[in-house]
Amino acid sequence: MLEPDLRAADPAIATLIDDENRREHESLRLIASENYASRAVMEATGSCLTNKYSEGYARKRYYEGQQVIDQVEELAISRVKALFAKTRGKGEGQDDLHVNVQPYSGSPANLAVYLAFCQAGDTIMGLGLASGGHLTHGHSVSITGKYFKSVPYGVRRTDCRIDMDEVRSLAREHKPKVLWAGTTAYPRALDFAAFREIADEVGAILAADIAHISGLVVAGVHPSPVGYADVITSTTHKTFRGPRGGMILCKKEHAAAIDRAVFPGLQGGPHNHTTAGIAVAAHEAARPEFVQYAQNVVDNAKALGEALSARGFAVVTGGTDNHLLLVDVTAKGVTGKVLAQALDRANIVLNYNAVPFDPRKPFDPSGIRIGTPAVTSRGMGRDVMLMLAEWIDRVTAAPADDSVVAGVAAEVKALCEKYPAPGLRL
Ligand code: DSN
Repeated sequence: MLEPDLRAADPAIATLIDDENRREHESLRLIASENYASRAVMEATGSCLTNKYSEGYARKRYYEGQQVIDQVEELAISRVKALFAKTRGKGEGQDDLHVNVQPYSGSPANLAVYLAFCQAGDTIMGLGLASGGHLTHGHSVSITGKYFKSVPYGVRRTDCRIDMDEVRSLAREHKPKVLWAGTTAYPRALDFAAFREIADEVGAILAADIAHISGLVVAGVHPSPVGYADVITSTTHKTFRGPRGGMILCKKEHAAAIDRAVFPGLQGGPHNHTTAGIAVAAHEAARPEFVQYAQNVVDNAKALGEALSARGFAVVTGGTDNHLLLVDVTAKGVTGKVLAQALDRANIVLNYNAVPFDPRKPFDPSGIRIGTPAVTSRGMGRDVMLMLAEWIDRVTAAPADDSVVAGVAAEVKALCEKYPAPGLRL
């Protein structure tokens, strides 16, 4: 339950927050980009730091009264730097990394990369949205596809994996200014070394968008782009388990360009309460338990993928290397949207998603995306993944049957009672 102040001041919002607390507690959160931030992260985010303006960077601000804020931002930066420096597979050491924790979220972080390195009309390359890329990697409806000449690469028809030969030949032909290595709905590990080779060959800036996998990267269960990418962007609220926010890491030589692009190029004052939450999350991610957490996220995703495959689901690429699965449900006689909505009624919350080469429209595509970061934060393991596969199977067989859906909803709710989620107050 909430503190009494909010309840007295604004009962309507207090009640809605209570409702969301209960919904998050009673349902299985399988949206691959979501997680549960800890109470400590939420306390920092809900603190008086939200009151302060601090345009600029530590020791170089445009407003007075930064005695505390400078320390908060410097602490967040040093913790993030330390986490990523130890993931380095290549390069000279921590001193080569520059960190900016001011981007409001992932999309602004990515826009800062464009502002730092491109002029309008320049060519950029990223994984197409339909193949699992992000809007901000050059999709036509995004400013990044309107202001730049976007050349998307895709995945192979045969195995739905990123086709590095296609990336190389498109890069040779189009000579992009920025080459993105990053995904939102791709279940396999990214080969940052291969992307680096291609970027070097064509003189591109290699930008790694690790929003989905940053927690896995710092825990060492996904290869790190540090030492390969010129610039790395991430949100802070997915596998990283922090507040909603963004961060950018780059080689020292690009520090001034990135900092200028974030402020004053794109943003005004940083959200200092979020910066504090990022610092807390980085502190939590430095603990040995976080490595185990990240390994469990991947193990759970693999277990769920195997269980779904055994039940006849078409798991794209045949499985996963990371925290998510993409499943084509066409052969089960249902569309992604119908299934996602039925599962939501069954307290299993995920999103409908296009699959590679999807013949259906994005608003009602052929697949669903399933992520394990949040359920793993609740301490759920392999046994729950097997139950989950059975529940998904049951709802898939009868998405319009209210009694089937209600039966699964009740079982899910009973299970959730045994696994309190971090950060929720009930
Ligand atoms: N909305 C995020 C996701 O779900 O992957 C990406 O920005």
